[in-house]
Amino acid sequence: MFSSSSTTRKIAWLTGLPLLLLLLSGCSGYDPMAWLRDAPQSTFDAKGPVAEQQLQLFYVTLWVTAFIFVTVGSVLAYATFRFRQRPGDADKPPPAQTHGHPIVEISLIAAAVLLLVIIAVPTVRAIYDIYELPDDEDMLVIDVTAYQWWWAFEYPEEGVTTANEIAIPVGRKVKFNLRTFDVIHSFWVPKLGGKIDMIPNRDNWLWLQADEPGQFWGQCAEFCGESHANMKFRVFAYEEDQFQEWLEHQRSDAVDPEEELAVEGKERFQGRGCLACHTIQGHDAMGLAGPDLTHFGSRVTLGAGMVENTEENLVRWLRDPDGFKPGNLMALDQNVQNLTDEDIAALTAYLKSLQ
Ligand code: HEC
Ligand SMILES: [Cu+2]
Repeated sequence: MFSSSSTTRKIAWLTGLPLLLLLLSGCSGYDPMAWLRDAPQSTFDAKGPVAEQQLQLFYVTLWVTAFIFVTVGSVLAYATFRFRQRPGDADKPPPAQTHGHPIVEISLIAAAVLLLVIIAVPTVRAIYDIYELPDDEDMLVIDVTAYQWWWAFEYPEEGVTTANEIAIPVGRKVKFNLRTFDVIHSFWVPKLGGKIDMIPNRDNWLWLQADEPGQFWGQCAEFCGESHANMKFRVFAYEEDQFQEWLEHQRSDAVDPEEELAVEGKERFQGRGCLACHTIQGHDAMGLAGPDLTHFGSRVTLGAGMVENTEENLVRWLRDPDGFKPGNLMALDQNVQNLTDEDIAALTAYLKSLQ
């Protein structure tokens, strides 16, 4: 029988133990979700209204589906135990068969509809909230173009062009105009919200807002080739005055190098043809195939958010771009392939000086 005390005890343990652990963890202050939130690309740590709404929607869906899972699972488990075959059952005639039960069927349909409505209401509301451009005079506009495998950013009204790292003001809405130069990419800043695809020949946009200062990771979220996973970026949310300072600095021309090695690097940047693909504002370099390097030395990351922007990493990057970031289009260039150690030392000093 189902109610035999040993089976009951086993079931009680199986369901009770995890529940007990959960309760204990609640009392001890131990937070079992912390590891989920601490990851830099965690959506469980919403830092702006769009991400918050998307997270709440996720929870609604999670609880409704968890409820369905537990209910259906329990009924199934009960039926499996209660009506299992026992010794000697094989000789008995099968139990009486029934067909249809209008009340059960109608209630199941009604319950399913109700659960879907519970999910649908916040879903539809979120779609309207996120895809309706907020009527906000203060809104900042940033044009984003995705390339394999990096990001170009332009602030049309502020006259700023940069790559792979941007700043936004805390508490202000930001509209991102999203385009791609080549294949389909997708724009996503997990802690602020998203994501939305960047599709060739189609303009998409998205608005986001950061509620507190911080450094937020961005990531291409649509497979776009070899280095898709390495196609990241950084968003720095600053208070308004710090943000204005950042804009001012970004607008300025590149500083002229003073150190001897860096001066030589500036010459080699021209001589080795780096200027064909990179812009360095004020230094006669206006290439567009690669990231703007005007203030590259002040960036914290290298290779589109891939690694820390250290001298060591920069040397590795110039020595073997393709080994460093597989598929890297800069590696196709003859001049880049033939850089000598002297070239690399001088170029590194120059790039670092571009504060
Ligand atoms: C054929 C065009 C091309 C040439 C020539 C070229 N690059 Fe690049 N460069 C790129 C592209 C494209 C990227 C972005 C690669 C990526 O992140 O996927 C890049 C990235 C970089 C970066 C990293 C930028 C960042 O924000 O992370 C540095 C630094 C750099 N190049 C320096 C150089 C130097 C120095 C030379 C000359 C020796 C050079 N490049 C020549 C196309 C080029
Ligand atoms: Cu991509």
